[in-house]
Amino acid sequence: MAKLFFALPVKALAPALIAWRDQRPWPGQAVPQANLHLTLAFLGEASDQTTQRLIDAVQQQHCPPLTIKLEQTGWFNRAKAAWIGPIAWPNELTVLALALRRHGEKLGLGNGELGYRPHVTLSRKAGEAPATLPAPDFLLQADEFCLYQSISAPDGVRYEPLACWPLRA
Ligand code: 3AM
Repeated sequence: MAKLFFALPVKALAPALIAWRDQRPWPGQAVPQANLHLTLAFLGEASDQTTQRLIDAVQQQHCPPLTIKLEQTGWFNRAKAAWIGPIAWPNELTVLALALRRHGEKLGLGNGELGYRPHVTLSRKAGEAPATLPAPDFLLQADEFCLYQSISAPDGVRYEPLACWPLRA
């Protein structure tokens, strides 16, 4: 079994995001640089067989490269996650996220969540929202998306990509 989710890697931008977060008061427990990502769809626990079927199904998924401007802070009260995200984003991002969620649902995966709000979680266990901050204007240039496995270890969680697909025009 593996705990799965689809996300856009934010590797090139991660050091700047971390530096920016760490330069200001920010609530909660900092997410380490290596764990930063922009979630597309949470799938949850899947068997090896279901994971393989998911990977096979996603081969046909098409999406162009995406440019996403991260310029707004936010907070999910229930999840206690403090994040940075876009104010507006390309429609193709929502289409991709919902299509990936649908691929999971067809295999009995997902948590029945509705809606999609792109964000990069910068801290967890945040008891309050981060201050509303001037637009830092980080440009996420996404040219691939990945299926990640979430692995819990005594020293924290880490995310391992199981497969990645290019975003192509
Ligand atoms: O980094 P974010 O917050 O976007 O919050 C978890 C994280 O996304 C989310 O999946 C990503 C990798 O762990 N996640 C974990 N459990 C979840 C659940 N039960 C969940 N999202 C929705 N429902």
